[in-house]
Amino acid sequence: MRRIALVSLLLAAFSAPDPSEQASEPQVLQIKQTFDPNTIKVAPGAAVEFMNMDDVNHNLKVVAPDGSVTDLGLDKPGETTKIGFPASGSYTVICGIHPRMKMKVAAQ
Ligand SMILES: [Cu+2]
Repeated sequence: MRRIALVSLLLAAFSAPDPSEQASEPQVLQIKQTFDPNTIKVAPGAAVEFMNMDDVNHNLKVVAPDGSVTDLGLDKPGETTKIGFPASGSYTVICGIHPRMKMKVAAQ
């Protein structure tokens, strides 16, 4: 009886999607001094995780639809920075260290 209860618990854990897991943020890699993916679409208010897979520092900056720039500081190798995109519109994410690193986030 006890074993049956345990098995059904395990099955529930594997089959039922956990709502908190579904809500996990989309991820963008900073890899080989590029953003992967290079464009991403999110719902307004959503956050995106930016993971530094390189062995060099990056410096994430977000250019909002109104042109204002937010500097998120140094993003060291292995670090993940979570960035929220509060309003709908087109955001540009750049790296302050590597000018060719540039991507678009469409919040819509
Ligand atoms: Cu960089």
